[in-house]
Amino acid sequence: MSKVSARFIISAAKPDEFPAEGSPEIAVVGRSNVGKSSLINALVGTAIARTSRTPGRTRLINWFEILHKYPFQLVDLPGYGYAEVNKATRDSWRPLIESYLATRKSLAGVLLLVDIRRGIQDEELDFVPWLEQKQTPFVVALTKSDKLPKNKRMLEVSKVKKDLGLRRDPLPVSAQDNDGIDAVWRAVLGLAEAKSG
Ligand SMILES: Nc1nc2c(ncn2[C@@H]2O[C@H](COP(=O)(O)OP(=O)(O)O)[C@@H](O)[C@H]2O)c(=O)[nH]1
Ligand SMILES: [Mg+2]
Repeated sequence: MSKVSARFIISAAKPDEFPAEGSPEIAVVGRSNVGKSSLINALVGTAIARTSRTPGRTRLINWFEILHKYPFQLVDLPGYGYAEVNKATRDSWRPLIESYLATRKSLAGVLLLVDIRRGIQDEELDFVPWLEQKQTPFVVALTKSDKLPKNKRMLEVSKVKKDLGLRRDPLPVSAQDNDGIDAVWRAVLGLAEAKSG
């Protein structure tokens, strides 16, 4: 896939720092360390989002503008539910994530990431019905697919599809070797264009 024109817009640590609502936003959501920032970088073909080996580092929401036929924004949310971050810190992030997802009118959809080796946990089981109830379109991608041999990936795809009660297969993807990036990009464009269109 060719490089996409993208630029960092702003970070917010609290709701009153959110930028004015504009073009459609696709929120990238998932546990800390699942590969949100790496996937954003792989999708746009440039290292615009900061990645980290140390889980639980990002406490901010970051907006990236994508210049496309239908301009839209990718929004890198802080990771939820990381066990090694103490409970007080985790609880302090929750309102930020929830207020963004619950109130943002320009939210066009959610790209929900699940580590292909870990499968779904309570947070995803809670989150998917919440999105469905709000009628927020979402796509599920299984990250770090390079860490599983090809013959094991489809088993995880079926398992996550069944566990979350999805109609479509989740998309296995690797930000490391770019496998599956095109399919995730098309799914993201689909969410953005549905809102623009
Ligand atoms: N093998 C592999 N490692 C990945 C992949 N995506 C992310 N990582 C690694 O996982 C760690 C966390 O990635 P990051 O994008 O910062 O996760 P975030 O906390 O969800 O934003 C980093 O060490 C990345 O290099 C991938 O597709 N394959
Ligand atoms: Mg990150």
